[in-house]
Amino acid sequence: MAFVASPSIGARRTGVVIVAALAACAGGPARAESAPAPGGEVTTTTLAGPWWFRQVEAPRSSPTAANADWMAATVPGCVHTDLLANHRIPDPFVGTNEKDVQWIEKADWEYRTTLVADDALLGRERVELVWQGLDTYAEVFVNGASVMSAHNMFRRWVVDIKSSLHRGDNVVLVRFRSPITFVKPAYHRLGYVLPAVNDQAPEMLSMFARKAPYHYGWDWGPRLVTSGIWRPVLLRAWDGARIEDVHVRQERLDDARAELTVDVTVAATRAGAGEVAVAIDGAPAARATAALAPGPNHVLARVVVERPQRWWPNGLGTPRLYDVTVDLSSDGQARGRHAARIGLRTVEVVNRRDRDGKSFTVKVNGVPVFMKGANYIPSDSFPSRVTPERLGALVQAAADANMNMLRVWGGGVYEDDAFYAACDRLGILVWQDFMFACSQYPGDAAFVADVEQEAVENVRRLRNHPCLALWAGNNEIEAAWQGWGWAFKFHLSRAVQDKLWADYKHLFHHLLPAVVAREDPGRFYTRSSPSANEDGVPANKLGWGDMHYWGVWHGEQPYARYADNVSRFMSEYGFQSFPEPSTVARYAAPAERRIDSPVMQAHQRHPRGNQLIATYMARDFRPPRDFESFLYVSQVLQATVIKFGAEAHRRRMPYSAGTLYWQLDDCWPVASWSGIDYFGRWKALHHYARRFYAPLLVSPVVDGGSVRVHVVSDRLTDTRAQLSVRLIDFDGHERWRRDSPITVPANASRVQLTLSRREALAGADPHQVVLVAELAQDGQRLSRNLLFFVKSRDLELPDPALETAVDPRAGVTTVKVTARRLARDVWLTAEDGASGSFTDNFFDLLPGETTTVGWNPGPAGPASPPGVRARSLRDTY
Ligand code: BMA
Repeated sequence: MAFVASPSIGARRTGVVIVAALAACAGGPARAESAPAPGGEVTTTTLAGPWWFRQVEAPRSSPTAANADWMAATVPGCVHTDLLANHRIPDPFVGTNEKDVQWIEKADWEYRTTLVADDALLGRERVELVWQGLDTYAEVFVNGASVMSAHNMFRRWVVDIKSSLHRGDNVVLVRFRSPITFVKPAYHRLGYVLPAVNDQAPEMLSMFARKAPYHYGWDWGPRLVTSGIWRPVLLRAWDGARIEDVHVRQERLDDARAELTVDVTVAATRAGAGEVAVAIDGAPAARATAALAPGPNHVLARVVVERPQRWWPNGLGTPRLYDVTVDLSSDGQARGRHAARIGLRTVEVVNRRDRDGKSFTVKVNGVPVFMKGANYIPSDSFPSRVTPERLGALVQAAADANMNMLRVWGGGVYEDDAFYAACDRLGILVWQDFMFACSQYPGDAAFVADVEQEAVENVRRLRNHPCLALWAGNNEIEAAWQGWGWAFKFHLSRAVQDKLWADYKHLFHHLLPAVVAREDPGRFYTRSSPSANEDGVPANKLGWGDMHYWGVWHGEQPYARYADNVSRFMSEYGFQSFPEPSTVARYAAPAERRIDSPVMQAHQRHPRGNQLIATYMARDFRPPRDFESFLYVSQVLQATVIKFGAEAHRRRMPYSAGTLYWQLDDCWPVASWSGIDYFGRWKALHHYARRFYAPLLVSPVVDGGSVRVHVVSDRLTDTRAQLSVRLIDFDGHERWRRDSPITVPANASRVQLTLSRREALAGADPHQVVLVAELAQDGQRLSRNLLFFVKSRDLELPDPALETAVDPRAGVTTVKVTARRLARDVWLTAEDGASGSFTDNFFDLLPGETTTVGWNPGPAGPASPPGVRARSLRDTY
């Protein structure tokens, strides 16, 4: 990094230097005579309470009459979690309790707190309440007078309450109307039905409300239509001017320099002289002045970073971040600071016609990067209780599994800032859907204007994050409209169909891309996921852009079909499993622990879910001997299926440029497509993902009469490695072996060895042997993969004679696991149900092999597990 002196600022510690600073002013002509500068810096405090809540007009005779009394509330929070904390409802995540709390969605609720105003506060020019999240239909009263109403969970609402305040105690009250009854008139007025196929109520109403779609139920989620103040409320007091927003635009980036425009939106109450000072990593970088006019103003500063260090996705380098701070002053008075963290990198999505259809390739810093990841859903039905730590742990788990992209799916929420900050820090690119999924939406002017404002606010909130790769209009609506038979199913007349498609096109082909082009220029927008982004080409067409391939699972096709259905970018494919026994124990009493019990069925939201798991399991695995074994085999099955798909996608790079399986996480404890359960426990899939997403992957497959050993590399330089392929029996006798030094080309997939199936088996009984492919560098294993020649249920697996030894030395407990004979999918659990986890699990051990795994006690577990139980596939039938 260079040190460059600048005449105005002098030498500095970082390589940041002003090349030019310029200022512009928008928002009307500045008046020459500026008032003296009273007041001071903007002050922002959280309105943390105490808060109280109650049901509005709970019928006195009803069982919920007591809810009409004020009860303690948590803000941010929601009605369900507050009722739970006050012991007014049972935990909806346990048993079938969800059913008993459905009345909540039809009630109205109010929240109140007291705001103490002193002379200092009342002396400020503006005193505002900033609601960062109101879910959803809310009216705000200050001292009994209505000051504001809100109707979109995804927007931020600001109201100046200065004129409503008096010295001393002031009552702030928020009244929430039921999101169900509020939209009923619109529903009845419409005269036709709008489809929302995951809405779990007989009347589909979810699309009328700009509220998280998954609250209304999904095929992995409960129906818990809550209300509340779901993000923090701020009390903001200011005079003269304050920073409304900072947009850091990267104008140019090469190895020598990065040129940035820091576009500062300044809100001013009156004309004056404004000055912004920009610092990068604490070192002064630019100053700009502007005449401010009442209203919004833009002050632009140009910053150059010499010899920039790039932000790289996970696995390719350091995701270097730069701290940008902007200080505003007006008329010589400091007016506050705004901080942003940026990364210097280019991201483009090459979505171009070619001879195979249309590509969908993400390039970072000019290099095509194969995207490996999963789809992210909100990690709780009540997003207000998800802490930054929980979000950070989930993103960390994604990074630990060698992922470099998460798709924030359109049926949830625009996530919390902490989520994107973690992605920035860990090199995880974000595919960001706008929050529309599997539904048709109203097209009236008020709805459209509201959506536009929602889009503007969320684009502005997220656009500085280096993790942000692209925007997508919605989840699956284009594909649904074309192929899910909605017109027939919902009796939509030709005229209604035409109107709905026109409304659709207005939102997703015109409005949202226009918002992205204006507010986040240069960032890729795709109309829907999946979409070919072409009129006249079906949304979900193999070879054309991104694809959701559900022939496996929904279509009941054998999972080997993944190999014949490789798209340019697989943005969804998935397979369900059950969570582990300790998670099931959190919602099902012992007597309920069978898959057809009412509780287990309530925690499976896909209509054919349990049946599909059983069907696929019977195809490949022997019948599990008991309930625990069934849960375990369901996870091994899921991991096996997704591994097969993900490896098929990786083997076809660069034709195929990404694979995101459905789904990373859960919003409650349930049987689902997730790889990590609600409590953060890794299923077999997530352990497998760490291996099938490794930067270097050896992937052997049987392809007709041949066995091909592929090696895939995501590295940007060639790798010299040792490939070893051998056939062994389950006692460890080697039938043959080939070792070869190879050069693995950078960022490519190659077949490194081809044999006929006959040659590979070398006369051995296919029920009793396994092909072991290994890639190593300097004696260090990079990847290992086993290939069997028959289905799991047909293998003649011996008792592996697993042994474990717990070593609690040096504060970090490790466990040695040894297998005398081949052990498949070794499953380690702590005795006595102790909480904690193992650094590896669901791994295979070759005959005679020992491995050492770490014990991670987590926040609540013992430093060492009281004992470790090791099982493998052989122990489950
Ligand atoms: C996908 C998603 C979700 C759904 C999942 C499983 O298509 O977009 O709508 O949960 O399938 O069915």
